[in-house]
Amino acid sequence: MNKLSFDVLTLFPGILEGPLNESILKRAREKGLLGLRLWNIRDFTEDKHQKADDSPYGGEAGMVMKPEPIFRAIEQVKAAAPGERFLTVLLSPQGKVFDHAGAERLSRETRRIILLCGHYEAIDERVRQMLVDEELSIGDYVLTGGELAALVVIDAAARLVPGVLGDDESAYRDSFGDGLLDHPHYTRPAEFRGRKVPEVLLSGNHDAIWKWRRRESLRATLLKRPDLLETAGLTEDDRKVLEELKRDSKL
Ligand code: 4GX
Repeated sequence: MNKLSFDVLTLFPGILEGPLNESILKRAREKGLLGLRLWNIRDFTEDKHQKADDSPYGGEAGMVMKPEPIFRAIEQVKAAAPGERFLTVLLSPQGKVFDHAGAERLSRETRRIILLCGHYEAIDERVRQMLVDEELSIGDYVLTGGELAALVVIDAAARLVPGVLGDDESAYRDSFGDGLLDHPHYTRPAEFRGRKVPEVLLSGNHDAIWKWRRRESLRATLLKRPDLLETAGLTEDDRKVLEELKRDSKL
């Protein structure tokens, strides 16, 4: 069994503790499918004030995370698992934007993944140069720290590890797998405040249900994220349905 494993380095481990100890991530850890260790960078400072940041050389606003505690932390993480290989990832807005393909790649990673979370404005450049293998961003906006980004990366990768989602949950693993948006879903009651569940879903005709869902996925994607259609895996039938949807929407 290839276990997905993260070592998260942060000044605020408390930000991650709650989410990692709930629901599917908690169960994945208990099942031994997901390894997670939190390391507080402050524990690797050596001065009496436990100083992890300092003002920038050259003078500008904000603080910069000092290199020494981060180097010591990463050296200790690596020393604690001799013979293991590591991939060190820095979360930052300068990184490559993390998407479903990125989540799949990390979910198959056999190296232990070190997630380095910066707080404050910046991190000393020598950390990036000497320790970081790759830089990931979860999107084009600025967070107060890398911790929430690390959680997003862990969550999106972990749910793709076989066995992490139960049988009932695993079907929805595919919703982005084919590059299309999800179709609408319904549960009981069959009529709610005058709104009926589409007849086809009650029909028991699985071929018709499959076709309806595919059509609704294509409709949602065309309407909300047409850019995804460029890279989605589309069949000849899909293209015909899309032409129909475009024609109908002009009426
Ligand atoms: N996707 N941030 C990191 C501090 C920082 C700055 C530079 C290292 C280098 C973010 C994002 C994000 C804000 C986390 C700045 N650390 N991280 N932080 N978007 O905005 O991942």
